[in-house]
Amino acid sequence: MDTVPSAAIAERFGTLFDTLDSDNDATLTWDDYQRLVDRYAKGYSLDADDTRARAIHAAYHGLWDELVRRSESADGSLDREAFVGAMRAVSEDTSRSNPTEALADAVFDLLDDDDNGSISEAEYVEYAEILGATVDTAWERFKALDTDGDGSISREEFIQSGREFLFGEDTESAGGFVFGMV
Ligand SMILES: [Ca+2]
Ligand SMILES: [Ca+2]
Ligand SMILES: [Ca+2]
Repeated sequence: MDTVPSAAIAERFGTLFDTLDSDNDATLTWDDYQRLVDRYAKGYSLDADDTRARAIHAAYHGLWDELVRRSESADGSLDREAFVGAMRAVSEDTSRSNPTEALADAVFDLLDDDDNGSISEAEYVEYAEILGATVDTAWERFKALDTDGDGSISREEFIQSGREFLFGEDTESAGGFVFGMV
């Protein structure tokens, strides 16, 4: 597979970088991811030892470790270009349990508050608010994610939207939500 990301993929990963770099120092470190994990924990009122809090922390850390390894970063920080390249390399790696898929699973479990195996509109809006999205954006994204239009997001729809964010050609892919993007 081509290891140079297409323009659409590079644009999406670049936007993701800007979103995750919450202290705006133009580098991504674990601290940036930790702030996102903390935001989820706070938003869902989860204790640090809560199963879902631990799962989301572990899933993000798994992804982060692979990004650092792939970018060959010596000091554990990635600039925008290094992040885009490493995200591409990690998402294409099918040789092991893929950390992007593990993350999508953990985020799905986090959203599925009542644990019924699908994400309702209310559950989705709660998540979107935690991420800081407007209600309008949330509705729009929900409709895009609910590809069969049955009024809820199944695990398959969720995982698939994450894959489209990683591999597809749609610059406005709704699947950015899976990775912490509004
Ligand atoms: Ca940063
Ligand atoms: Ca649910
Ligand atoms: Ca659906």
